[in-house]
Amino acid sequence: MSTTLTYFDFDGSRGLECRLALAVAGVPFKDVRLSRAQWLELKPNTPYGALPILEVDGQKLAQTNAILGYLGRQHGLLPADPWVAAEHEAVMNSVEDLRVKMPGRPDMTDEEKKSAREEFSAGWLNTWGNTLSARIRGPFLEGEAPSVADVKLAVILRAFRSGAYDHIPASRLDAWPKLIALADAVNAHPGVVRYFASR
Ligand SMILES: N[C@@H](CCC(=O)N[C@@H](CS)C(=O)NCC(=O)O)C(=O)O
Repeated sequence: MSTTLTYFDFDGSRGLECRLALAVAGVPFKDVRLSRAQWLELKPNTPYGALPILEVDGQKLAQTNAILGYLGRQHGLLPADPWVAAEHEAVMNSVEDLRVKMPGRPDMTDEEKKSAREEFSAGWLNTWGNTLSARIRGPFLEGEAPSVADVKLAVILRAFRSGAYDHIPASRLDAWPKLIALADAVNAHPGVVRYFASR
């Protein structure tokens, strides 16, 4: 089986989620990293005009959560119970919500962005953290078995912890120790450790 993951040359966001899911699954894959110019050339011929794209034996799949769902079902990284698996997919969709709802339109002044992000952090983000934290059995969502939703959470936590969202402190998610412990457990997974060591 030949597997390729195409994304930008950047260790974060949706591309990293898919790369780490493949790493946790133990699937060898070609890690294609495009420059901006290469992307603009490829974009018109891609399924939804966006990355990442997973290619398995010549078939292409776009949309991150569909890719993660496929990898989860194919490699035992989603719970066997369909209801519980759907709950994990809800978690993954909530991470996409977080990305989309994060204030920061290009036309905002820095003051407006600061105020909108502070309000978001105290409101929507606070509810999100409480909801997720209550759902985590520990260390992973479902206990000892990691899922693609755990991987996705670890990647968004990595973004927060690196200070990627200005005006939201990098320590913001430390308010939820179960979320931090989940991310630490994903980062300590042998597949993830091997992936970063090989970079
Ligand atoms: N809903 C899509 C969104 C994909 C998306 O927006 N990807 C960004 C990178 S994270 C992208 O391709 N941006 C370049 C572009 O849209 O031209 C998904 O979840 O995969």
